[in-house]
Amino acid sequence: MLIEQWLFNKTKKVESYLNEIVEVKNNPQKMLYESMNYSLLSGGKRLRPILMIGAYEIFDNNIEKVMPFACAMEMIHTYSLIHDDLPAMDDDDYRRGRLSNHKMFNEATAILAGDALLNKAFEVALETIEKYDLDVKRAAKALSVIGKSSGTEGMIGGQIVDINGKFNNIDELKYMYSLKTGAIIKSSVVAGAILGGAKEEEIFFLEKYAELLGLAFQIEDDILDIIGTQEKLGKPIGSDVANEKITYLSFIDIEEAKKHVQQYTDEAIDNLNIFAGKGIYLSELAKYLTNRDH
Ligand code: GRG
Repeated sequence: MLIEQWLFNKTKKVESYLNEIVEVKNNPQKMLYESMNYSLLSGGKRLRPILMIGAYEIFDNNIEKVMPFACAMEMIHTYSLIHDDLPAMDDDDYRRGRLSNHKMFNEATAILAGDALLNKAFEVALETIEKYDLDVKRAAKALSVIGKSSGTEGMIGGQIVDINGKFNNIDELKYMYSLKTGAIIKSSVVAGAILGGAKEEEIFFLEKYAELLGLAFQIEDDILDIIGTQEKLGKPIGSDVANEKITYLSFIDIEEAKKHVQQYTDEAIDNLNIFAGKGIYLSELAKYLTNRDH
């Protein structure tokens, strides 16, 4: 199967699962549900859930069991985007090609919708343990990895380091990227592997794959902010320069940065060698993502 077909199938699966689990209750909280759904069901690449499913599939074909965890990760990612767009953070008016959550609703609602999505993520994953009779130890370990990667030693930690914005060299910037962007990319892959029953050594190589992929993905994002298009990115380009943000391109030129993306992608893929043919989709996905001008 071609990567495009595989991606299409997985995206469809994630979309239909998200549609199923998200409710709009006709109660006094209705506006909160609408705000959560507005952002959660607004497209996006669904990269993190797809990575989780891809890692899981190396070990087990019954992907129904990983779906709630994969969708939980998309909820955490969506919450971070809603909060990241707020005036107190990046103050962005557009996300995924339409008004950002606080512009569509209001700031208070956007804050609460983000908070509620974070809670809902753990509710959805925990409910599954009984429903699908999951291995409790694996599920607990996966949730612990997901929780840690979203917190102070992960995405939120990376956000505060970014807000403080003092990067004296490329290594300091890469540290921030490894937390803000990298941590939940890594935990998506690792959680998928844990849930699928991977051994320690297999998790080790998948962790390396995801670390390198996360870095390549973020550098590509920095590049696309200069040479991408609003139509493809779903938000105005040039925002890093306009906001005087330090990015990878503050330290090296664009051609060199493109070489780094290629190098990190190749290294990421090398870590899939132990899985032979079973690593093919994660390998193709890495190539697809880091050549993202499509
Ligand atoms: C506010 C707690 C909190 C955290 C914010 C992830 C994050 C931290 C902010 C998002 C802003 C940003 C540009 C992060 C870099 C990582 C990145 C490229 C995020 C966008 O992810 P995609 O490209 O988005 O997967 P889609 O829309 O496809 O899901």
